[in-house]
Amino acid sequence: APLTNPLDLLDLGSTLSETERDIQRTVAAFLTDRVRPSVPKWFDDGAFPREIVPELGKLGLLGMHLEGYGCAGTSAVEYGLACMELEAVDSGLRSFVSVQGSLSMFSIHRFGSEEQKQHWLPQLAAGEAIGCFGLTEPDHGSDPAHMRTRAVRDGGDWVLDGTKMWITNGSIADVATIWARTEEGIRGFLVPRGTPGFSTRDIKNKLSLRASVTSELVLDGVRLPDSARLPLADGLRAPLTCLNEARFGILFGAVGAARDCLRTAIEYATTRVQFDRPIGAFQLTQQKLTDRALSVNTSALLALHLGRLKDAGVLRPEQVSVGKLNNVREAITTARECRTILGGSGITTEYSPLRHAVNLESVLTYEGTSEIHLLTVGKALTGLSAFAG
Ligand code: TGC
Ligand code: FAD
Repeated sequence: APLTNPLDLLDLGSTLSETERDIQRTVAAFLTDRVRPSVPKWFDDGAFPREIVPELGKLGLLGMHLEGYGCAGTSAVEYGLACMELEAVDSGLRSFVSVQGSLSMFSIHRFGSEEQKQHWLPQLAAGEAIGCFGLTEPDHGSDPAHMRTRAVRDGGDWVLDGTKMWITNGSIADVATIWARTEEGIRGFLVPRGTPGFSTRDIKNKLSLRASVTSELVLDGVRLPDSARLPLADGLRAPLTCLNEARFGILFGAVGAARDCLRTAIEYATTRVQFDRPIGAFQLTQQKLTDRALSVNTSALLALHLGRLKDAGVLRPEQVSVGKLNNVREAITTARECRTILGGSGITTEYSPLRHAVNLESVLTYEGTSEIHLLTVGKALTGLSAFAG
């Protein structure tokens, strides 16, 4: 019998549980009907579709793998499969969900007080409020240990000064998790929108992740009570623990983007005729499609394997680096190669591969650049750190 789904060459779908398949199908169906048709326009306009946030909340996609406080409490694999479907549509959409659930909500869920959790998590889970996560600064991206933003005690309060850069959801967020240096080390603070001294400015003219908001955050004498500090966050380890969660979603998401490119290229190659034959009949085209299908399927296998490790509670940060490095690097190659199969038709937003390729440039860079993940794996292999001075 022919393969029922050539995009799932290895039949990984058959290894999923009924619940996992149901969640994947439900997310995919919602996105196909409600979101996919509008994506090229959002991308062209450089607009994030804010109006769909409550719908994402209703589907349980926000803080999906967190327990309690209105969150869906799914497994890691289920969360990963949702990310895969989201990024098959657009990396900007998956970014929104990653930042909301794995960075903003996770930072509160893991490091917050009971009061902070009860106040923020239900509204963030429902999509009634939006969160962001400010770690990167203009002068400190890959090296957050040297961040300049500082929080100084003043009586019972804290006063924050500094600038955060490249912050997803920055200007639309109701609450920002801000990481700052204190006398006792790095600490996290929840800064509500409208706090005096806190302002945002959107980064314009992006060639990548256009359907996503990216902002600069300025903290100029922002005064906060101690109850705004995340009480359990102690040192750089805390934000890096949040990053593991978002990086996990990305290593699944990248597979979705790549799979969407491959699907588009196969459809085109089997219908576009040159020299009296479908271009998919040419050996060179089949080589491209086969190489990329191997890559998409082995990336999916890797993601699923890492998801099973995460659900077993044994996933290590360097394994997340293996997944993010491999799957994003592979996805960007797939997007570019699939674009070539589309010829001239591949350069507008009518087809997805070039949009995915330019989005994936951001994905390759954020959440730890490919170089940082490569060096993290290098450290695991050799025991020698390329970062330590
Ligand atoms: P190092 O001395 O190695 O570590 C400091 C402390 O942190 C611990 N640690 C981790 N803990 C949990 N998970 C990890 N992945 C961890 N990596 C390190 C470490 O054990 C240590 O703990 P302790 O208790 O002993 O102090 O730190 P380093 O300064 O040498 O830097 C290491 C390096 C380069 C790997 C790290 O700085 C890094 O990951 N840099 C990349 C920064 C980054 O990824 N930024 C992302 C910003 S957020 C974002 O991009 C959102 S995009 C969102 C979207 O739209 O999807
Ligand atoms: P740099 O750290 O200056 O790196 C520049 C180049 O130098 C890279 O190639 C890098 O790999 C290389 N390099 C640096 N150090 C080393 C080294 N030791 N060895 C070898 N090469 C090295 N951040 C947030 O905090 N929150 C967000 O929500 C967020 N969203 C983002 C959204 C978008 C669209 C983008 C583009 C970025 C976002 N970021 C966010 C920031 C992102 O995490 C940083 O861009 C990333 O960590 C890299 O930092 P940088 O841009 O300062 O580059």
